[in-house]
Amino acid sequence: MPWEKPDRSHEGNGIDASRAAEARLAEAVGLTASIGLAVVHTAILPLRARKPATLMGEGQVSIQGTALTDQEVAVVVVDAQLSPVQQRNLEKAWGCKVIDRTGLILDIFGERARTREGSLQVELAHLDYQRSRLVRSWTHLERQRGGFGFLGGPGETQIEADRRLIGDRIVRLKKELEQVRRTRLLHRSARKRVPFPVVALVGYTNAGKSTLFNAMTGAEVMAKDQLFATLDPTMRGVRLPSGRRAILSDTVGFISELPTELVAAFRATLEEVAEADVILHIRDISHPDSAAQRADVLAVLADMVEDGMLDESWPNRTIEVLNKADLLGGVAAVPARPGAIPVSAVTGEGIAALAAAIDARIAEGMDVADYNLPPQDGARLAWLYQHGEVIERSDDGEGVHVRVRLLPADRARFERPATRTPGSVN
Ligand SMILES: Nc1nc2c(ncn2[C@@H]2O[C@H](COP(=O)(O)OP(=O)(O)O)[C@@H](O)[C@H]2O)c(=O)[nH]1
Ligand SMILES: [Mg+2]
Repeated sequence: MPWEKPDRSHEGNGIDASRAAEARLAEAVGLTASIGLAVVHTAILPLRARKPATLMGEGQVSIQGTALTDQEVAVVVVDAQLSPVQQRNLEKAWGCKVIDRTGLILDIFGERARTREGSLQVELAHLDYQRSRLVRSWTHLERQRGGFGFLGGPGETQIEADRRLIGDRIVRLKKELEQVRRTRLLHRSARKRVPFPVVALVGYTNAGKSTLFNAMTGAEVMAKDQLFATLDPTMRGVRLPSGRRAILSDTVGFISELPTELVAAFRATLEEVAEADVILHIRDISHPDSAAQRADVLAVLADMVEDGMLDESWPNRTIEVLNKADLLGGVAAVPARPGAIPVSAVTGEGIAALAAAIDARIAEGMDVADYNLPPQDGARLAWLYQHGEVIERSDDGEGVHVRVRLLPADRARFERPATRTPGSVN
């Protein structure tokens, strides 16, 4: 997996540069693994110059070729931008499929887009990517023929036609997106699909989101709740220490130096964060760019507020999680930050404290309400037990009096004048 050395001359010394290269390689491996590919070979290739034909030098192409053949590699991910010509030449030289960074990221986003808006954004980015590649190969053909583009030829006509088709599709997609966006702003609260508090994990790729996701649902403090066994694999039901049910949701990781044409698509995959009752911001505190990564995540969330995607109260709903504490010598060795919780997803240390913090945060965001229900209203009482936490209850001849802790949205649902028969609230 060749890697393009970015311009990090400001970092000065070689140790920093190679540490950055290792971190970048680790990220690329994580991204590749996330679409189900098993990574069997990796390499960091310093580039002295970008070769128009193959990006890397001839020697590098042939050395990598030998390693790739030996291990019967089927796909090579080049963590850099490749021109269509470079991609084709490398595929020929190595006898396997080659994808570049943008192609890989588009694949990941495509797999993870859950909402209509997310899918449209990803498709749009995909078409943009294809179109730019057609333009580039067209320029390339033109150059081969001596620059007289207007002379035309069968290949060129085909490319022109493809470009027009893609252009039409892009126009249609943009219109549809506009429509979907308008609807989203109108119906934001109606979109909530799950009846339990949602805890979303956000953070950079490789911060340990998926490991923590698994550790939390495997830990005794947060037993897996079979109620959600049928949801997709990035969502899981848990029971918190209080006994309260919640949904954990793993999100697409942030990616360093995200190509600008992919920013909108990435943000669309973060839409579920907007719906979350608690946002866990997972950080790899052992990463060399940990502080900069934190700032990036916060900046993207703040931007989402600007665009009306996220409620401005998000900082109150966020818990910062300092993961990989084991690499610093354990939870106690992690420099304290107010409100932040050090954990190790690998050893499990700190997870009980995190579960308690999630519980507390959910309770903070809940309303406490008192209701008097007539004796025959068993359905509504059951609904309260299912959706809230009943703190007090007394039964007498007049009915049932309960004090219950509810999410504000559930409280509104419960108190809304019934449009159907009483008891059909759900
Ligand atoms: N040492 C250590 N490694 C961890 C920890 N959590 C995750 N990792 C490793 O970090 C890498 C990325 O983890 P992953 O959960 O896939 O990250 P994600 O991209 O945020 O989902 C994997 O190799 C994990 O084994 C941790 O607490 N300690
Ligand atoms: Mg993950």
